[in-house]
Amino acid sequence: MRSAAGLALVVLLAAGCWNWSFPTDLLADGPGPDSPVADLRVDGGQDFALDLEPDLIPDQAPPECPPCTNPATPICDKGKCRPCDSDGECLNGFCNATGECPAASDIAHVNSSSRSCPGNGDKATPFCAFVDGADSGKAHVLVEPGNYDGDVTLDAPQEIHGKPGAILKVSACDKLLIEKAKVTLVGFTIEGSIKIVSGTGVLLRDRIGPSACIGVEATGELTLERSFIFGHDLGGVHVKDKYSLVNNIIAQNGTPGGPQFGAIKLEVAPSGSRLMHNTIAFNQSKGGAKEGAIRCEAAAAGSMCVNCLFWGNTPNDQGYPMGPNCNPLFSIEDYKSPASAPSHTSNFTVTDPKFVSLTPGTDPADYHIQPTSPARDKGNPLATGLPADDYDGDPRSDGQPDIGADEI
Ligand SMILES: [Ca+2]
Ligand SMILES: [Ca+2]
Repeated sequence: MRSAAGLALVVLLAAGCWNWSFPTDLLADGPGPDSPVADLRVDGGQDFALDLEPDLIPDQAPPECPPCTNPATPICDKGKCRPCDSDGECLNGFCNATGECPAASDIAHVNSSSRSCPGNGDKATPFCAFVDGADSGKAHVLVEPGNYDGDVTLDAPQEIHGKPGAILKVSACDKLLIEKAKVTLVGFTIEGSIKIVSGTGVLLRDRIGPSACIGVEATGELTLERSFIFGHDLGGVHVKDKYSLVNNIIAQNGTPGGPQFGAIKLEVAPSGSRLMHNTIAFNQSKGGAKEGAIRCEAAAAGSMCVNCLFWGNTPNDQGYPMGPNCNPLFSIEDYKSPASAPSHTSNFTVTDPKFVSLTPGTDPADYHIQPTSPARDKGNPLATGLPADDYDGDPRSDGQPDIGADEI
């Protein structure tokens, strides 16, 4: 039904009297179906488009977009179509890693609290089990908060998002596997460890640990970004293929009598690999020539840890032997032993990196840095492939990257 408010607005518009300060009673009443204002709509589900007659568009209107029909740039923002950057921007609650908003029909839903178990994956009748989402054949899976059995082999190309509070419980080593396909896991708490057997694992904004295993072991390609890897007895991250390890906090992994590495073991270093802006703290390995932080068995450009913050790793930070390409650059190092550190002219040592809250050996410790941290603004701004944001998603836009995973 056409409302009085709608009619009044038509009169206002026709008379060229548009004003953004509507009387509140007009706004509350809302437009009628035939009103031009009824065309203020969600276009394609993702962007807002003013669909008024051109001569009725007021000068004060915010910049419009052309219809954002390109799937790669679905969001209208200040007159330009751009990729989405968070699930909340997409009508279906899913923004994938390439910035697209998938259609509802391409998303399987999982909710452990559903009353319609086992469910069929629709939004109204979600699957109850994580494995059913993984086996759904859908390219995207959206997992609601709750506890899920994480003993699952992921072997179909998929991007799986966990909402805050979505927890995968993994019972033992080698129980959560990625095989044969590219699988992206975003936003999960993984209580246990994960192994990429083949294919490609993309782990973004995940919290992984603790476990009696290697936290993330990758025979296939690994992208690990903005994640917290902690409390794994056999070491934090072991890569055997191409890798991108950026903006991670890797802490409290390894044991004195256990593995040959604490935080990271690089067994190969294919070109194109990236290792930068990681905070690597309080990891440990067994003594001798073993590595508390990084054990580097192969040397290539990507195996340099650029703008990394090493702190409190034992028995030493980097370990030996290390090829020259494995040496950190523009990083903070904390040499406890051996007494004679190798010469890395662009690195420096500090007496205290000033983490926000630190009780070593406990969880959670907060490895963000304080504003007074010596890591602030000390990274190399000219390094190739620097990330645009940090562990939290904060932009690294001041031209002086802070060393480690956190940008103030
Ligand atoms: Ca900075
Ligand atoms: Ca930050």
